Amino acid sequence: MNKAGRVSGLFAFLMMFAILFCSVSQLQAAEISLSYANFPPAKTFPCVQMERWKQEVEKRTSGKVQVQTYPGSTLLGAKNTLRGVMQGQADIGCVSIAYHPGVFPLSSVFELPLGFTTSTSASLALWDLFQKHQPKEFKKFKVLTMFASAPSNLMTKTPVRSLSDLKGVELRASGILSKILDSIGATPVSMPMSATPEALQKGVVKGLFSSFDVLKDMNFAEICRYETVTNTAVYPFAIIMNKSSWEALPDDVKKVMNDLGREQAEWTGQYMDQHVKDSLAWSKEKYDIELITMPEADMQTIKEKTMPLINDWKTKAVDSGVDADAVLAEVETSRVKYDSAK
Ligand code: DTR
Repeated sequence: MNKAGRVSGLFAFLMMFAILFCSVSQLQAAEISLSYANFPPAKTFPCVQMERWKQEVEKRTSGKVQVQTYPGSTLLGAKNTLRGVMQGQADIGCVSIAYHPGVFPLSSVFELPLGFTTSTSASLALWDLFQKHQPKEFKKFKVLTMFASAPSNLMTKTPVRSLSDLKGVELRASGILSKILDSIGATPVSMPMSATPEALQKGVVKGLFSSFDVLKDMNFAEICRYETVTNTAVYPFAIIMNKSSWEALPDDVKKVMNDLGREQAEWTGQYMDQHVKDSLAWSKEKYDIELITMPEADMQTIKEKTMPLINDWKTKAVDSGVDADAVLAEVETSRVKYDSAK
């Protein structure tokens, strides 16, 4: 063989080696493959946090774990994630607690108007509460992390400048947040976030009660030009994993995921709080939305009218074996601690 032949032979050998090496490392990367289902569109905060979690897990396990993400209800929808993850249709899923009234007697405390001012403080307080109580409402799952949306506000097609403008207006919400709307005179229509664009378009609802991130991420600013600040309750979320999928993981991987629990809650809260600001600025710029402040007297009325919901929650929680007074006191201590740490 001449010199040129030897060089090209060596080159071919090196190429073969590189291809073999790549496919072996790809095989290694696929050693543990997990599916992760999420119901809202990819741009929204539950999916943004999902991609961040995937990246961190893949990095911290040096590629041993690969996470396949399914945003936008492509694997499981909002209402069948619980059952789907339990049955193993997905290894991991994102659950909005408010979409399952009565199923989470303890964690639903976070749907009450408790005065949280940020997603970060609510997310950390929720995670602390879960860690402390390990409530039996999640006994069929491994809970990987929890977080909460930012406080909820009114996004409407026509201006809501006072409580009287709200009378009988059909608004989308979920869970206890629907009851909040009811108690202040609106007509709540309960549905998951993923069903809201169609309901708004068809006029089934004239607006929604949620955090301002969706003005941008769901483009609701286009249809809901009036945003009334009420800073009421947040929506709590849990990221659940199929128990057998969890138990099948090696200890080092379990440790990576356990270590990520609180960090992910905080990361999501911080992302959300910043994103609400970005979303409002974007909506002002693109659609010239109007940000409305409720009169002080109406804010006081909201507080008074929603108070009984706390007692309703207490009654149901106690019936399910939850020490409701202790839980409310713990959440309040956390709220003060995290809200003042801002
Ligand atoms: N407001 C709750 C939670 C929420 C806030 N932003 C998003 C985006 C996508 C899904 C849910 C949420 C809710 O309305 O469901």
